[in-house]
Amino acid sequence: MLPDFNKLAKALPEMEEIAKLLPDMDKIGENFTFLKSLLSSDKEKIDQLQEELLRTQLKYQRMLERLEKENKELRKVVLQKDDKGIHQRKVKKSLIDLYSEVLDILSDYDANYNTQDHLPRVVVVGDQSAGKTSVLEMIAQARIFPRGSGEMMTRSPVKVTLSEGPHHVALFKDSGREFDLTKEEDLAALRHEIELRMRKSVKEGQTVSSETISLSVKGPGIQRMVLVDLPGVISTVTTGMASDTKETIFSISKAYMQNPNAIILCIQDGSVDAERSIVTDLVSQMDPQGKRTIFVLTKVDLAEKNLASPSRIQQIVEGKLFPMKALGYFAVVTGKGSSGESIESIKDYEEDFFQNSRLLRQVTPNSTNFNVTSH
Ligand SMILES: Nc1nc2c(ncn2[C@@H]2O[C@H](COP(=O)(O)OP(=O)(O)O)[C@@H](O)[C@H]2O)c(=O)[nH]1
Ligand SMILES: [Mg+2]
Repeated sequence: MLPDFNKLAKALPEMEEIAKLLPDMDKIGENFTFLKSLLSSDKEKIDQLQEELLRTQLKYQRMLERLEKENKELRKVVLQKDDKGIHQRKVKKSLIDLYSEVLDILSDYDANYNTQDHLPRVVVVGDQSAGKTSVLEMIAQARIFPRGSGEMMTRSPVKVTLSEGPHHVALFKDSGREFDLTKEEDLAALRHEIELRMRKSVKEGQTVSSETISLSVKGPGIQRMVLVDLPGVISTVTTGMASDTKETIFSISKAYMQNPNAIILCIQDGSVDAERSIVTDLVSQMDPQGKRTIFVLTKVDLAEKNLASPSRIQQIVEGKLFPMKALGYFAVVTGKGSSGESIESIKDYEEDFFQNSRLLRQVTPNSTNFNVTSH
Protein backbone atom coordinates (compact mmCIF):
# COMPACT_ATOMS: atom_id res chain seq x y z
CA MET A 1 0.00 0.00 0.00
CA LEU A 2 1.36 3.38 -1.00
CA PRO A 3 1.80 6.04 1.70
CA ASP A 4 -0.56 8.94 1.78
CA PHE A 5 1.82 11.49 0.34
CA ASN A 6 -0.46 14.35 1.13
CA LYS A 7 -0.54 13.51 4.79
CA LEU A 8 3.18 13.11 4.78
CA ALA A 9 3.70 16.43 3.04
CA LYS A 10 1.50 18.11 5.63
CA ALA A 11 3.44 16.49 8.48
CA LEU A 12 6.76 17.90 7.18
CA PRO A 13 7.74 21.27 8.60
CA GLU A 14 7.45 24.34 6.46
CA MET A 15 10.71 25.33 4.80
CA GLU A 16 10.44 28.80 6.29
CA GLU A 17 10.05 27.27 9.70
CA ILE A 18 13.14 25.20 9.06
CA ALA A 19 15.00 28.28 7.89
CA LYS A 20 14.07 30.00 11.11
CA LEU A 21 15.52 27.15 13.03
CA LEU A 22 18.86 27.41 11.18
CA PRO A 23 21.46 29.63 12.75
CA ASP A 24 21.88 33.11 11.36
CA MET A 25 24.94 32.60 9.31
CA ASP A 26 25.49 36.28 8.84
CA LYS A 27 25.32 36.86 12.52
CA ILE A 28 27.69 34.02 13.10
CA GLY A 29 29.93 35.49 10.48
CA GLU A 30 29.73 38.89 12.07
CA ASN A 31 30.39 37.47 15.46
CA PHE A 32 33.17 35.48 14.09
CA THR A 33 34.81 38.52 12.53
CA PHE A 34 34.29 40.36 15.75
CA LEU A 35 35.73 37.52 17.68
CA LYS A 36 38.54 37.31 15.24
CA SER A 37 39.25 40.99 15.54
CA LEU A 38 38.93 40.70 19.23
CA LEU A 39 41.31 37.81 19.28
CA SER A 40 43.76 39.43 16.89
CA SER A 41 43.80 42.68 18.85
CA ASP A 42 44.52 40.68 21.96
CA LYS A 43 47.29 38.89 20.13
CA GLU A 44 48.69 42.24 19.10
CA LYS A 45 48.41 43.38 22.65
CA ILE A 46 50.07 40.22 23.82
CA ASP A 47 52.74 40.65 21.22
CA GLN A 48 53.18 44.24 22.28
CA LEU A 49 53.27 43.25 25.91
CA GLN A 50 55.72 40.48 25.18
CA GLU A 51 57.90 42.85 23.21
CA GLU A 52 57.76 45.36 26.03
CA LEU A 53 58.63 42.65 28.49
CA LEU A 54 61.58 41.61 26.36
CA ARG A 55 62.75 45.18 26.11
CA THR A 56 62.48 45.60 29.87
CA GLN A 57 64.21 42.30 30.40
CA LEU A 58 66.94 43.33 28.00
CA LYS A 59 67.25 46.68 29.76
CA TYR A 60 67.62 45.01 33.11
CA GLN A 61 69.87 42.36 31.65
CA ARG A 62 72.15 45.08 30.38
CA MET A 63 71.99 46.84 33.70
CA LEU A 64 72.77 43.59 35.43
CA GLU A 65 75.65 42.91 33.11
CA ARG A 66 77.00 46.39 33.70
CA LEU A 67 76.68 46.00 37.44
CA GLU A 68 78.30 42.57 37.31
CA LYS A 69 81.15 44.02 35.28
CA GLU A 70 81.51 46.88 37.72
CA ASN A 71 81.42 44.45 40.58
CA LYS A 72 84.08 42.32 38.94
CA GLU A 73 86.28 45.33 38.42
CA LEU A 74 85.82 46.48 41.99
CA ARG A 75 86.61 43.00 43.24
CA LYS A 76 89.73 42.98 41.10
CA VAL A 77 90.83 46.30 42.56
CA VAL A 78 90.09 45.06 46.06
CA LEU A 79 91.95 41.82 45.37
CA GLN A 80 94.89 43.64 43.89
CA LYS A 81 94.99 45.95 46.85
CA ASP A 82 94.73 43.04 49.18
CA ASP A 83 97.35 41.11 47.24
CA LYS A 84 99.62 44.11 47.26
CA GLY A 85 98.97 44.54 50.94
CA ILE A 86 99.78 40.94 51.69
CA HIS A 87 102.80 41.15 49.41
CA GLN A 88 104.02 44.32 51.09
CA ARG A 89 103.46 42.79 54.47
CA LYS A 90 105.41 39.73 53.35
CA VAL A 91 108.27 41.85 52.00
CA LYS A 92 108.29 43.97 55.12
CA LYS A 93 108.39 40.88 57.23
CA SER A 94 111.48 39.61 55.46
CA LEU A 95 114.53 39.92 57.68
CA ILE A 96 116.70 41.67 55.15
CA ASP A 97 114.19 44.51 54.70
CA LEU A 98 113.76 44.78 58.41
CA TYR A 99 117.54 45.02 58.74
CA SER A 100 117.66 47.62 56.05
CA GLU A 101 114.96 49.70 57.72
CA VAL A 102 116.67 49.49 61.08
CA LEU A 103 119.95 50.48 59.43
CA ASP A 104 118.19 53.50 57.95
CA ILE A 105 116.75 54.50 61.32
CA LEU A 106 120.12 54.06 62.98
CA SER A 107 121.84 56.13 60.33
CA ASP A 108 119.33 58.89 60.98
CA TYR A 109 120.28 58.88 64.64
CA ASP A 110 123.96 58.34 64.13
CA ALA A 111 125.34 59.55 60.84
CA ASN A 112 128.84 58.35 61.73
CA TYR A 113 127.74 54.78 62.22
CA ASN A 114 129.59 54.58 65.50
CA THR A 115 126.80 52.58 67.04
CA GLN A 116 127.75 48.97 67.52
CA ASP A 117 124.64 47.63 65.93
CA HIS A 118 124.55 43.96 65.19
CA LEU A 119 122.97 43.91 61.82
CA PRO A 120 124.71 42.04 59.04
CA ARG A 121 125.66 43.71 55.79
CA VAL A 122 128.38 43.44 53.20
CA VAL A 123 130.86 46.30 53.32
CA VAL A 124 132.88 46.97 50.18
CA VAL A 125 136.34 48.32 51.03
CA GLY A 126 139.46 48.92 48.99
CA ASP A 127 141.89 51.44 47.58
CA GLN A 128 140.61 54.19 45.35
CA SER A 129 139.84 52.90 41.82
CA ALA A 130 140.38 49.26 42.86
CA GLY A 131 136.98 48.45 41.38
CA LYS A 132 134.68 48.52 44.45
CA THR A 133 131.83 50.27 42.70
CA SER A 134 132.25 48.04 39.64
CA VAL A 135 131.90 44.90 41.79
CA LEU A 136 128.78 46.30 43.40
CA GLU A 137 127.32 47.19 40.02
CA MET A 138 127.90 43.64 38.76
CA ILE A 139 125.99 42.31 41.78
CA ALA A 140 123.15 44.83 41.32
CA GLN A 141 123.25 44.06 37.57
CA ALA A 142 123.04 47.73 36.63
CA ARG A 143 125.43 50.62 36.10
CA ILE A 144 123.86 52.83 38.71
CA PHE A 145 126.81 54.84 40.04
CA PRO A 146 128.36 58.09 38.84
CA ARG A 147 131.53 57.48 36.89
CA GLY A 148 134.68 59.19 35.90
CA SER A 149 138.27 58.19 35.58
CA GLY A 150 141.26 59.01 37.70
CA GLU A 151 139.30 60.85 40.34
CA MET A 152 137.35 60.09 43.46
CA MET A 153 133.85 59.18 42.42
CA THR A 154 132.39 57.68 45.60
CA ARG A 155 132.28 60.54 48.07
CA SER A 156 129.99 59.07 50.68
CA PRO A 157 128.85 55.64 51.82
CA VAL A 158 126.06 54.25 49.66
CA LYS A 159 123.86 51.59 51.16
CA VAL A 160 122.14 49.45 48.56
CA THR A 161 119.45 47.01 49.68
CA LEU A 162 119.19 44.32 47.04
CA SER A 163 116.18 42.08 46.65
CA GLU A 164 114.32 39.99 44.13
CA GLY A 165 111.46 41.64 42.26
CA PRO A 166 109.54 41.36 39.01
CA HIS A 167 111.04 44.53 37.55
CA HIS A 168 114.60 45.81 37.58
CA VAL A 169 114.15 49.09 39.43
CA ALA A 170 115.89 51.40 41.90
CA LEU A 171 114.26 53.53 44.59
CA PHE A 172 115.43 56.03 47.17
CA LYS A 173 113.85 55.56 50.54
CA ASP A 174 112.71 59.19 50.71
CA SER A 175 111.30 59.66 47.23
CA GLY A 176 108.55 58.05 45.23
CA ARG A 177 110.36 57.97 41.91
CA GLU A 178 111.08 54.52 40.57
CA PHE A 179 114.04 54.30 38.20
CA ASP A 180 113.65 51.69 35.47
CA LEU A 181 117.11 50.14 35.28
CA THR A 182 116.42 48.66 31.86
CA LYS A 183 116.18 52.18 30.39
CA GLU A 184 119.36 54.10 29.66
CA GLU A 185 117.70 57.47 30.35
CA ASP A 186 116.53 56.31 33.79
CA LEU A 187 120.02 54.98 34.55
CA ALA A 188 121.50 58.33 33.60
CA ALA A 189 118.91 60.12 35.76
CA LEU A 190 119.70 57.81 38.69
CA ARG A 191 123.46 58.39 38.37
CA HIS A 192 122.77 62.12 38.27
CA GLU A 193 120.56 61.88 41.36
CA ILE A 194 123.22 59.91 43.29
CA GLU A 195 125.85 62.46 42.30
CA LEU A 196 123.62 65.33 43.45
CA ARG A 197 122.95 63.61 46.76
CA MET A 198 126.66 62.95 47.26
CA ARG A 199 127.51 66.58 46.55
CA LYS A 200 124.77 67.76 48.86
CA SER A 201 125.99 65.54 51.68
CA VAL A 202 129.58 66.81 51.47
CA LYS A 203 129.87 69.82 53.74
CA GLU A 204 131.54 73.08 52.77
CA GLY A 205 135.32 72.69 52.79
CA GLN A 206 135.11 68.89 52.94
CA THR A 207 135.83 66.28 50.26
CA VAL A 208 133.98 63.26 51.57
CA SER A 209 130.96 62.74 53.77
CA SER A 210 130.03 60.09 56.29
CA GLU A 211 126.35 60.64 55.59
CA THR A 212 124.91 57.51 54.01
CA ILE A 213 122.86 57.55 50.82
CA SER A 214 120.26 54.79 50.93
CA LEU A 215 118.63 53.18 47.95
CA SER A 216 117.10 49.85 47.09
CA VAL A 217 117.50 47.84 43.92
CA LYS A 218 115.07 45.11 42.95
CA GLY A 219 115.12 42.82 40.01
CA PRO A 220 114.70 39.30 38.69
CA GLY A 221 117.40 36.99 40.02
CA ILE A 222 118.90 39.53 42.43
CA GLN A 223 119.95 38.02 45.74
CA ARG A 224 118.74 39.62 48.95
CA MET A 225 121.51 41.47 50.75
CA VAL A 226 122.53 44.84 52.13
CA LEU A 227 125.68 46.19 50.49
CA VAL A 228 127.58 49.31 51.46
CA ASP A 229 129.88 50.99 48.95
CA LEU A 230 132.54 53.18 50.53
CA PRO A 231 134.91 55.88 49.31
CA GLY A 232 138.26 54.29 48.50
CA VAL A 233 141.12 54.62 50.95
CA ILE A 234 143.92 56.91 49.77
CA SER A 235 147.53 57.45 50.80
CA THR A 236 147.96 61.03 49.65
CA VAL A 237 145.72 64.07 49.83
CA THR A 238 145.94 65.90 46.50
CA THR A 239 145.32 69.55 45.58
CA GLY A 240 141.76 70.65 46.12
CA MET A 241 141.03 68.06 48.76
CA ALA A 242 140.28 68.83 52.39
CA SER A 243 143.40 68.13 54.45
CA ASP A 244 141.67 65.55 56.63
CA THR A 245 140.24 63.55 53.72
CA LYS A 246 142.59 60.61 54.20
CA GLU A 247 141.72 60.31 57.91
CA THR A 248 138.01 60.78 57.27
CA ILE A 249 137.94 57.95 54.72
CA PHE A 250 139.87 55.72 57.12
CA SER A 251 137.50 56.45 59.96
CA ILE A 252 134.39 55.86 57.81
CA SER A 253 135.83 52.54 56.56
CA LYS A 254 136.84 51.54 60.09
CA ALA A 255 133.40 52.36 61.48
CA TYR A 256 131.79 50.08 58.94
CA MET A 257 134.33 47.28 59.26
CA GLN A 258 134.32 47.32 63.05
CA ASN A 259 130.86 45.86 63.20
CA PRO A 260 131.48 42.20 64.02
CA ASN A 261 128.50 41.29 61.86
CA ALA A 262 129.78 43.06 58.77
CA ILE A 263 131.17 40.92 56.01
CA ILE A 264 134.19 42.69 54.56
CA LEU A 265 134.44 42.46 50.80
CA CYS A 266 138.05 43.50 50.35
CA ILE A 267 138.62 44.65 46.79
CA GLN A 268 142.20 44.61 45.54
CA ASP A 269 143.36 45.88 42.16
CA GLY A 270 145.08 43.01 40.36
CA SER A 271 146.73 45.35 37.89
CA VAL A 272 148.89 47.13 40.47
CA ASP A 273 151.61 45.76 42.70
CA ALA A 274 150.34 44.19 45.90
CA GLU A 275 152.85 46.26 47.85
CA ARG A 276 150.97 49.40 46.86
CA SER A 277 147.77 48.32 48.55
CA ILE A 278 146.73 50.70 51.32
CA VAL A 279 143.66 48.86 52.52
CA THR A 280 145.41 45.58 53.44
CA ASP A 281 146.72 46.68 56.82
CA LEU A 282 143.38 48.19 57.75
CA VAL A 283 141.51 44.97 56.93
CA SER A 284 144.08 42.85 58.80
CA GLN A 285 143.62 45.12 61.78
CA MET A 286 139.83 44.87 61.73
CA ASP A 287 139.60 41.13 61.09
CA PRO A 288 142.99 39.61 61.98
CA GLN A 289 141.84 36.02 61.58
CA GLY A 290 140.03 36.65 58.35
CA LYS A 291 136.82 35.22 59.75
CA ARG A 292 134.52 37.60 57.92
CA THR A 293 136.65 38.86 55.05
CA ILE A 294 136.29 37.87 51.40
CA PHE A 295 139.20 38.79 49.16
CA VAL A 296 138.33 39.91 45.61
CA LEU A 297 141.05 40.52 43.05
CA THR A 298 139.80 42.77 40.23
CA LYS A 299 141.21 43.72 36.83
CA VAL A 300 142.83 40.33 36.31
CA ASP A 301 142.51 40.96 32.58
CA LEU A 302 144.92 43.88 32.90
CA ALA A 303 147.03 41.91 35.35
CA GLU A 304 147.56 39.09 32.88
CA LYS A 305 148.46 41.54 30.15
CA ASN A 306 150.80 43.74 32.18
CA LEU A 307 152.34 41.87 35.04
CA ALA A 308 155.92 40.83 34.66
CA SER A 309 155.57 37.89 37.00
CA PRO A 310 152.47 35.75 36.38
CA SER A 311 153.26 33.60 39.39
CA ARG A 312 152.29 36.52 41.62
CA ILE A 313 148.63 36.31 40.55
CA GLN A 314 148.77 32.64 41.33
CA GLN A 315 150.15 33.40 44.79
CA ILE A 316 147.47 36.06 45.38
CA VAL A 317 144.50 33.83 44.59
CA GLU A 318 146.02 31.09 46.73
CA GLY A 319 146.12 33.58 49.61
CA LYS A 320 149.88 33.46 49.88
CA LEU A 321 150.98 36.93 48.84
CA PHE A 322 148.92 39.46 50.78
CA PRO A 323 149.60 39.56 54.51
CA MET A 324 145.92 39.22 55.35
CA LYS A 325 143.64 36.30 55.98
CA ALA A 326 140.31 35.76 54.25
CA LEU A 327 137.51 33.23 54.01
CA GLY A 328 138.04 32.98 50.29
CA TYR A 329 140.03 34.45 47.44
CA PHE A 330 138.41 35.30 44.14
CA ALA A 331 139.56 36.74 40.84
CA VAL A 332 137.08 38.76 38.79
CA VAL A 333 136.73 40.95 35.74
CA THR A 334 134.20 43.69 36.46
CA GLY A 335 135.02 46.24 33.80
CA LYS A 336 136.81 46.91 30.56
CA GLY A 337 138.48 50.14 31.59
CA SER A 338 135.95 52.37 29.86
CA SER A 339 132.95 53.83 31.61
CA GLY A 340 130.23 53.40 29.01
CA GLU A 341 130.10 49.60 28.93
CA SER A 342 126.89 47.78 29.73
CA ILE A 343 126.66 44.99 32.33
CA GLU A 344 126.01 42.51 29.52
CA SER A 345 129.12 43.47 27.58
CA ILE A 346 131.23 43.27 30.76
CA LYS A 347 129.79 39.80 31.49
CA ASP A 348 130.67 38.65 27.98
CA TYR A 349 134.15 40.13 28.34
CA GLU A 350 134.63 38.41 31.71
CA GLU A 351 133.51 35.06 30.34
CA ASP A 352 135.72 35.44 27.32
CA PHE A 353 138.68 36.29 29.50
CA PHE A 354 138.31 33.30 31.80
CA GLN A 355 137.79 30.96 28.89
CA ASN A 356 141.01 32.06 27.28
CA SER A 357 143.12 32.98 30.30
CA ARG A 358 146.38 31.11 30.47
CA LEU A 359 147.02 32.08 34.03
CA LEU A 360 143.75 31.65 35.84
CA ARG A 361 142.82 28.38 34.24
CA GLN A 362 146.13 26.99 35.39
CA VAL A 363 145.77 28.17 38.98
CA THR A 364 142.62 26.42 40.11
CA PRO A 365 140.23 25.51 37.34
CA ASN A 366 136.64 26.81 37.81
CA SER A 367 137.11 27.98 41.39
CA THR A 368 138.92 31.19 40.52
CA ASN A 369 136.30 32.19 38.04
CA PHE A 370 134.13 33.77 40.66
CA ASN A 371 131.30 35.10 38.67
CA VAL A 372 130.04 37.86 40.94
CA THR A 373 126.85 38.18 39.01
CA SER A 374 125.69 34.72 39.96
CA HIS A 375 126.54 34.84 43.64
N1 LIG B 1 140.10 46.35 32.65
C1 LIG B 1 139.37 46.35 33.74
N2 LIG B 1 138.92 47.51 34.27
C2 LIG B 1 138.17 47.49 35.38
C3 LIG B 1 137.81 46.27 36.03
N3 LIG B 1 137.06 46.58 37.11
C4 LIG B 1 136.95 47.91 37.13
N4 LIG B 1 137.59 48.48 36.11
C5 LIG B 1 137.75 49.90 35.83
O1 LIG B 1 138.44 50.51 36.89
C6 LIG B 1 137.99 51.84 37.09
C7 LIG B 1 137.68 52.10 38.55
O2 LIG B 1 136.60 51.32 38.95
P1 LIG B 1 135.63 51.73 40.14
O3 LIG B 1 134.67 50.62 40.28
O4 LIG B 1 135.08 53.07 39.95
O5 LIG B 1 136.63 51.75 41.36
P2 LIG B 1 136.39 52.21 42.88
O6 LIG B 1 137.02 53.53 43.01
O7 LIG B 1 137.10 51.19 43.70
O8 LIG B 1 134.94 52.23 43.14
C8 LIG B 1 136.80 52.02 36.18
O9 LIG B 1 137.17 52.77 35.06
C9 LIG B 1 136.42 50.61 35.77
O10 LIG B 1 135.90 50.55 34.46
C10 LIG B 1 138.31 45.05 35.45
O11 LIG B 1 138.06 43.95 35.95
N5 LIG B 1 139.06 45.15 34.33
MG1 LIG C 1 133.75 53.69 44.05
